[in-house]
Amino acid sequence: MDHYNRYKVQTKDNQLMDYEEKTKTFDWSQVEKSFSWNETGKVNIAFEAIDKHCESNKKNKIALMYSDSIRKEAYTYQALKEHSNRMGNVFRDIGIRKGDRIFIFMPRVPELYFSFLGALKIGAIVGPLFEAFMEEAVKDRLADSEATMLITTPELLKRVPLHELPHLKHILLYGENIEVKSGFYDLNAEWQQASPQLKIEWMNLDDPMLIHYTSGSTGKPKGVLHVHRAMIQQYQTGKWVLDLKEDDIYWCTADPGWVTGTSYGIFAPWLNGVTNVIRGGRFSPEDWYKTLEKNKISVWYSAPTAFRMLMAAGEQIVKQYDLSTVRHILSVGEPLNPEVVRWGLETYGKRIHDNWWMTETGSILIANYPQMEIRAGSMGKPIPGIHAAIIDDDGTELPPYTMGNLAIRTPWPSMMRQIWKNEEKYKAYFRISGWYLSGDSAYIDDDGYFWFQGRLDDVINTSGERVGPFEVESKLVEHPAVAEAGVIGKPDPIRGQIIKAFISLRQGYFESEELKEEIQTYIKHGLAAHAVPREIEFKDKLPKTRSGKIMRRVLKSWELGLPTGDLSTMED
Ligand code: 6R9
Repeated sequence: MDHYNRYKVQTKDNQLMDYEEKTKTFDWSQVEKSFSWNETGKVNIAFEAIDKHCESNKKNKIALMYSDSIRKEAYTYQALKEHSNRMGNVFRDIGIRKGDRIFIFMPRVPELYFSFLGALKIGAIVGPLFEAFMEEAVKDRLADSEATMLITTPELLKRVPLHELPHLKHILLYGENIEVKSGFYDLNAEWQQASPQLKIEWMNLDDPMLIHYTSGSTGKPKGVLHVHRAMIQQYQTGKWVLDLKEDDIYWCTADPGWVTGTSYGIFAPWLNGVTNVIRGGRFSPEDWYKTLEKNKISVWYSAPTAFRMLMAAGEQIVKQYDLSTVRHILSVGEPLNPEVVRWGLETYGKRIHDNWWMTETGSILIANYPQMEIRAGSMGKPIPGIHAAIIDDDGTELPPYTMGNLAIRTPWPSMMRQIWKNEEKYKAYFRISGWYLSGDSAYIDDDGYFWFQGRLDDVINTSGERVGPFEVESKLVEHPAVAEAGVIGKPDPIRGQIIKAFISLRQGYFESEELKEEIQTYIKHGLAAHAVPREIEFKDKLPKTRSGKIMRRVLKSWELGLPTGDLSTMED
């Protein structure tokens, strides 16, 4: 195990949250008092995120700063309130009612956010889709959720098999020179002439608001349903974990097609009333550093895959930008390799704070807090109000350093409330009474830090040794030639499984037998003999999800010549 790799960095923050104390005394009802619905019980998350701030001195504060290669715009809280009201009126006039599903399949432009908020305001359930989805993925999601309205562009509409989607009645097209025929609308023309005053649909805390489809290991994607109550935890983790303060300029790099792009790209920043930066277009190190510099970003939330790419681009380029406004950096989605944390500290002069959660959990549950000592490679500790544990198959909590199922005591405010039309799948998460089973394997150290090992089905058993693929991957990326690595167990008649590594090389390195051997020796000395990948295969690119997760199950099925299962979330 890689404990020796951890290093300690002491707190420098003045607003120390006394973790131990809070963990003992905190309960979620304390947060409810921060919201206006505390008395009426009727609520709308979009109102709390936007409109509420317009009743205070935040009316003219910038809520959204947007840029892509063509547009550069800023919207105040008041402007966001009015634009989302207009969208709400458009949708309601077309006939959308509380509980109907509106899907959004469009590039990351301001109008996406206006319509997202507008849909919530009239009580609809929003389904955000990645712009890069192809026909099959789009069809599965619209059909399963029986969506009645879709907001998209003429270009993307080509990927929507309308004749196979009988429930889909209204298409709102975003773009220029939109041709309007029956059932089709010109989104821009409609919203710009709609009234900026809207009668908000007041909801119950447990009424649904959002559906995110997430892939299981096989079969069709599941529709994870979230309710308005989630705001309690999105708001509070915005304070505790993102460390959001009044004057922050915040950037979450995630697309709303991924839960990080909604919980932390929309809800947490706006519930906390900060300035939220949205950037359209693709990843490039230059553009990203420019975005940080130009917008004077102070809090930056991204993912390991992006940090690894920035690391591969080198420290030279970082020196060309003034990143001095950046105060706090966070990462989620995959294990954050210790090497990346060390590199970040050297290069940005900042620690990158890993945190753990899932589409199903709705918001952050385990985190390296801004104020706490970071252990590189650990996901951190559970936030107050969350009881996380490593349990065995009977629900018994396991002692430190024992690998098992990462589980959470139910419930918590942002917990999913349904797998759309699939009671059975939903129940499977809760099959051990009182617990939510994440399907991740992990262990806890003596001080209560959680260490990720892999998905449960990813754990490798080689000659009787259990090896978490992440440990090996993390060691691999410490080697100067390795840009990224994916590690799987491959059946072996003698050892049960052997470890096989798929590796993409950094620029300037080329595959050879010598390099393979050098990497194997590196693992042997750096980790353990039993952790050495007996097979190494070099690849230009590793299969990843759009949120940047290395898809080990795809590597496995390639290796074994098996069907790859659902690939709708895979990058092009
Ligand atoms: C927010 C998000 C959830 C799965 C989760 C785990 C992996 C997320 C992680 C992490 C190690 C972290 N994961 N954060 N693994 N360290 N800090 O990513 O949601 O797309 O549903 O994925 O991602 O395997 O179970 P989602």
